Amino acid sequence: MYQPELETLPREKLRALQEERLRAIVAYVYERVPFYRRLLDEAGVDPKGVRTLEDLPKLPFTKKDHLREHYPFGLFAVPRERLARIHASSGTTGKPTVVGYTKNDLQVFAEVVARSLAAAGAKPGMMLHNAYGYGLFTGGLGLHGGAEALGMTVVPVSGGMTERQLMLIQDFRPEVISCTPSYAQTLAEEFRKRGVSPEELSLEYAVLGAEPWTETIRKQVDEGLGVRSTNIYGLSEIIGPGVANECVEERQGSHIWEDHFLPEVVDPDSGEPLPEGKVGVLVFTTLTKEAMPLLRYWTGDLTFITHEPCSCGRTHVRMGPILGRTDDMLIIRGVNVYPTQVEAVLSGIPEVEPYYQIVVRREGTLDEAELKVEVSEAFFQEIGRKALSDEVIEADHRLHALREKVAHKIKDSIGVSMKVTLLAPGEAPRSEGGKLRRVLDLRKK
Ligand code: ADP
Ligand code: K
Ligand code: ZN
Repeated sequence: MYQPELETLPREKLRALQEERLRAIVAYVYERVPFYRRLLDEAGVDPKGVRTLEDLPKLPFTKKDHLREHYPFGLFAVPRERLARIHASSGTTGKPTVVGYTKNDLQVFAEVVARSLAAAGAKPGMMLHNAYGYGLFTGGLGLHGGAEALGMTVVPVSGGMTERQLMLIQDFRPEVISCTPSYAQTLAEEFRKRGVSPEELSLEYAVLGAEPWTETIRKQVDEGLGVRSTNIYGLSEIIGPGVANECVEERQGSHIWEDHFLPEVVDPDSGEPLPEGKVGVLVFTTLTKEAMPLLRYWTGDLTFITHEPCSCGRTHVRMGPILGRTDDMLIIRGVNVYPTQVEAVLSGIPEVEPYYQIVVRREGTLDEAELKVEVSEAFFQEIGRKALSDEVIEADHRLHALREKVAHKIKDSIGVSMKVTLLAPGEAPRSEGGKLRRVLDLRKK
């Protein structure tokens, strides 16, 4: 562990620390951020009335739109001169979300990422191949600072230029890699194509995040790169990657570094706090941020949390995998569908691979969903085909049957009919370095 004393703090001490920090941060934002003064005043909340964790629900939520409305620097609690760094998240529409850090915030950022890396199996002296994008995106520099704090040797490769990544991994022999799970899939696949076996690779651990992934991808990456991979979670608004990380021992949920980030799970519709274990929207209050502290920030990410003790000895609460972002949720003919649900169904069908894309169109007044999915290499060879087209599929009963099977399983478990298109190995989109968009929603104009 990077900070064993803090990471194993007994629950009652952790709670006392959180409450002390909560009181301080509420007073701090009320004093310094006009937006929060207004928000609390309008909600009729007396900042002094927020004393314990039970008082948390009294506070209004902060939403992404609030950040957009105060673009670029309107939510900062310190003068611009005190900012040591600025990051921004891509944002699919319009202006990006801008976040800032004081020197102290950057130190906290490095600490929580160092904790995350250590939880993932990394040790001082190991080498990190950091294939997260550098730049305004928090991934690259975030992992970088944490690895340096832990005492690793960092290779700041950034994303993309896959050929060069493969070479550097073989030549430099790093023990740890960080990137998106979809890019780890790409790297594993490219090594396999070149006949480089996982045993030849020096990699032992992979720290993967920035997009939802499932156990199917974990298995593929673990086997393909010869690693034990763990999940890293975070978002720029709260700090960046390193809000939470799985421990490599258990890999059963990610420990949230809750002496800095206070989590809640709330009902997506009513905003009411949900009981432990129930899936809802993850909400965070930053407890130590100076430049841009946020109260009850609505992440839009769906998961659950559990206080069940973990064998690794860390006392910090664990969150489950992210089921999806509320923004990623597709409503197809009234049914809510998350890409991860589709992926889970695909994982139960040996003849297909977890390389897929969901395309949604509107035909007249009806939503039409098409699931494009790759058949496995083994199946492709077995049927002796060179390419797949509609004619080939119609003519070959084995392909025809597979298509029906996929469609049935999707319908059975998700409740939505999808037109299934089978793709030959290698035909579905791959990550070329960053996050992979698995959904193409053509309904939005
Ligand atoms: P952008 O909005 O440009 O993607 P961020 O890096 O702030 O910028 O993205 C944060 C979001 O990425 C999170 O709110 C979440 O939806 C997603 N995310 C980050 N880490 C994970 C993870 N480990 N699993 C699933 N989703 C993740
Ligand atoms: K991210
Ligand atoms: Zn643990």
